[in-house]
Amino acid sequence: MSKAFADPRDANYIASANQSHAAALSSDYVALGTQLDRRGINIDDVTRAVAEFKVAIPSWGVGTGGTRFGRFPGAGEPRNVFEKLEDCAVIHKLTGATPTVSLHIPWDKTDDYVGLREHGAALGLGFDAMNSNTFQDQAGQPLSYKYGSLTHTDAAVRAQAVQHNIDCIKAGAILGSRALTVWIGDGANFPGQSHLGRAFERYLESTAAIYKALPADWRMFIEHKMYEPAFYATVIQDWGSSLMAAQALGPKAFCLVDLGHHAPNVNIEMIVARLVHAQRLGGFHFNDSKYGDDDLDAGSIEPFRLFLVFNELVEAELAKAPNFKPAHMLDQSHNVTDPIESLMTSAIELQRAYAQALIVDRKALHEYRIGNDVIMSAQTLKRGFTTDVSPILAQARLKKGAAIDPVGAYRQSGYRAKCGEMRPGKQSLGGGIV
Ligand code: RM4
Ligand code: MN
Ligand code: MN
Repeated sequence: MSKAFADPRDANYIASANQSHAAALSSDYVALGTQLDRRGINIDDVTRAVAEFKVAIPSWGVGTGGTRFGRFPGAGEPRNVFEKLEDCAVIHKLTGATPTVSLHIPWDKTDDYVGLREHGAALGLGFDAMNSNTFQDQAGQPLSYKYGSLTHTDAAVRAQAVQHNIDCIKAGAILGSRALTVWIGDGANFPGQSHLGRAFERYLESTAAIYKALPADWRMFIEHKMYEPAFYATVIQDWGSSLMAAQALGPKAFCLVDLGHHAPNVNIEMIVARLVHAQRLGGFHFNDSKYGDDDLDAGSIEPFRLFLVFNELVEAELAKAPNFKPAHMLDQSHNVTDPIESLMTSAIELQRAYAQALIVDRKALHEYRIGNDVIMSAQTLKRGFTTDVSPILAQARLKKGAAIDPVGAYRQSGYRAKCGEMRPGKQSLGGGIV
């Protein structure tokens, strides 16, 4: 017999799940409000700003990920993009923070983009940046990307990769997307394998052809990654390369910062500040990592680093930095958790970092900096980080009709078990990223 199931996307279900938490939240919120009031901060202003914060769900994140050593499939994984949207809707209804989905083509390819857009709309979802995949070969593809795509030595392979990106733009235009994210795995495994300078020149030439196909109101995000799959040299390996490319391409090209794509210990918030200055910060792929991965849940390893990134974003927001409209996207791979739980938690961790950055006493910080009071500058900044803003986040969700306790409400609904019954059969046991 199947277990009890309640649709976690149903407003009445969420309201009833909230009942047992409402009294505690209300008293925690009042207590935090009193504390912030003493610091001259109106808690409701912060709650309103947090409620406005949005982050896109990567369609590839709702399936169970894997490493090259193996993959352990989860129950009821979505089998196609339509089912992926169903799961994304659960995340959005319970957190109120994820109204859009970022697709990856051809993983999410369909011959019915109009139907997909309608399916999204019916679930309350829109479409964020399109992602092109030229780092894998697909069945029936004429030419191989084994030795590269947009930077391949063979012009015909480059043309095929350019065309794929243009196809992604066309699909995105039907869906209502307004951006294309280009990440390529091109590079070399051996010194000598590739001419480092010419590979970059080929990149610029190929991306210029893609850039030309962008509709007027679209942006192109260039995503760098230090290594993997190329282990010796990657063509777009750092923000210097992505910035040079963006500047060469034109005003619609921006740099995308994936938090997991840097050398260990790199000061990412510094990169963010520089890209804001250059007016080329396009957006983020949020995740976390300890060593060399780009897969762990945002804020799970280094929440202080995440806070420092948001601190730069808040600075830029307050300074009304020109051309500052960063896209927020998650990009994670969930190997050992339920992807829905990880994605909900990650979206909330971003809001947490944002709220912590918002409550920093900026005026005091400025004065301490100017006066070179190092200890007080550091303490003023850190005070935002050490404040438990959870009641603000929960209150923002409650106000939007989302769940006070998203993971609890999700577990209680029995959604995953229900998916296990309704979606038999996607049991690929190989390795790979998704
Ligand atoms: C890459 C990069 C891209 C993502 C793929 C799946 O490492 O982060 O953004 O599309 O992984
Ligand atoms: Mn990424
Ligand atoms: Mn990545």
